[in-house]
Amino acid sequence: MQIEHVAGLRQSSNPDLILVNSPLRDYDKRPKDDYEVLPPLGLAYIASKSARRGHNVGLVDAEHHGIGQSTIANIVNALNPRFAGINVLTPARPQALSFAKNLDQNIPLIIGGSHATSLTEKTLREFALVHEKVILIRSEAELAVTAILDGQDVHSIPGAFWLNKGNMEFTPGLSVPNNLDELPILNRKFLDNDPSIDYRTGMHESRVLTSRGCPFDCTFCAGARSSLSLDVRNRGVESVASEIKGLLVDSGIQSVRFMDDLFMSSEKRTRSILEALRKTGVSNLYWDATGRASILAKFNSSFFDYLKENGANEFAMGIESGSERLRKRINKQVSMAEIEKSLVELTKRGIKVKGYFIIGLPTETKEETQSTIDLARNLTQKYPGFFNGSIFIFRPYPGTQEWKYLINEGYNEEELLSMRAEGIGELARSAVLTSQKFSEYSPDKLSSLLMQYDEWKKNFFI
Ligand code: B12
Repeated sequence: MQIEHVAGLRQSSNPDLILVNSPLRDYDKRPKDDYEVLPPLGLAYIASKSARRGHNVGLVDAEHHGIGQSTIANIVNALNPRFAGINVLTPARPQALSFAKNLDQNIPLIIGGSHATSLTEKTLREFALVHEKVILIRSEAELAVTAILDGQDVHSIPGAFWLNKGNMEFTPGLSVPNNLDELPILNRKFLDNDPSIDYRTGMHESRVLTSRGCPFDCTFCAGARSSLSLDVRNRGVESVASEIKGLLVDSGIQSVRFMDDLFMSSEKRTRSILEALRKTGVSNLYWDATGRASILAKFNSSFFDYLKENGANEFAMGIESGSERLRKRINKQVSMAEIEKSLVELTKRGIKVKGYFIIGLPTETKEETQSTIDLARNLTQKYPGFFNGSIFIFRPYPGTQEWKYLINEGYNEEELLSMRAEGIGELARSAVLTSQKFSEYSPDKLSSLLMQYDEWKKNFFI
């Protein structure tokens, strides 16, 4: 049994909960390609909160270790915890279902995550078909899962859903933490790959969340304001600084990646985090973060200098499309002028930019697909070594405005869900392919354009 893959579990007492980060692909069939994934911070937060209450929790990162779903079920069955839990993301849904089927029917299964939150009833019912005891928790679940482990009746836990004689019942509301500082600092004993060496920079890196939620409302994103209906919540800057200081002292990290939906939300917030780090005695720390061209473009040049002086290394930002019409359609609210301005300011100071693009958006014409690929190429050539464009093929996620649009257009829900998390080699890192056609180009054509682009990009990045 691969017990070494169960992070954080104490051997001295029986397990209360084993959490599983669902594998994106079926690794029982084909071993995982050689690529790195980032750690499942949400699951580790659930584990940290429950462990703080004294529960014995373990986390199996099946995606990181490339463990197939039947093997994970064997691991969990052998440990025989009081509860098992698995996250359901849309591309990982088949693997999560198959795990549920292979899980010992006497072990109650808690499910949650983005897909379960958006398609609650359907998800609950399909898991209940393969497992006898299923509880679904909508949205952020640290408080709800801890309450279940504490022995609280699920009928009293807001956001809990279950089936009673075939009827769905639930407790109204959500158990979402309003004050993030009431959650414990993330306990990294639950993460096998954090800190870890960042394959791009060779630095010893940790990933940190300083906020939750996004104020913007992009039509393709399940984390968008209207999809999640949650307010943006910020952690206190002292808590962030003390987490990072702890990582420096205990693990000797050299860099931090801020994984918030939107880290660079304002000059004030960013400054206050960097000042708190300075006051805590953190220096010589490199950091990467999520940003937005419309916000970055409004910063003045001295603030860009300040960012560079204080360790800014790389910003990830969604550019999404080369077509003005499509950027408007997806409600991106970012102009070409803002993209250009932020790229110039960042790259001339040596701050790198990771640009994200989507091709195959609903209503996208062939010319628009081409304009997106051209834009990614042009920016890569214009800022060589400093701009790295990653292109993804559009995939609709439940709960998003694009999902609703496609359902209204007559697309079949089952077919929309049956997208394949395939792709080999380089594409295995990111590709979730679709057999559905939403744009003028066919899915196969989009895949081949993407492969050509990735091949071309090797001239600039290894
Ligand atoms: C950071 C991020 C990543 C990171 C890190 C992912 C990770 N391993 O945690 C990276 C870049 C690696 C990533 C990859 C992917 N991501 Co992502 N990611 C995000 C992002 C921006 C923030 C996630 C986050 O950390 N939130 C903060 C933490 C605290 O919340 P959380 O992770 O959601 O966890 C909470 C709840 O969901 C819930 N919960 C989670 N798991 C479980 C399990 C149980 C049992 C329970 C009860 C509850 C529960 O409780 C948690 C604690 O409060 C979200 C957008 C968003 N706002 O949701 C997209 C998002 C979650 N990602 C998404 C997707 C699709 C992916 C990929 C599948 C993309 C791909 N390659 O095809 C991969 C999957 C990789 C994997 N299996 O780990 C989608 C999910 C949509 C869907 N319906 O499936 C989102 C919503 C973005 C979008 N496109 O709309 N992602």
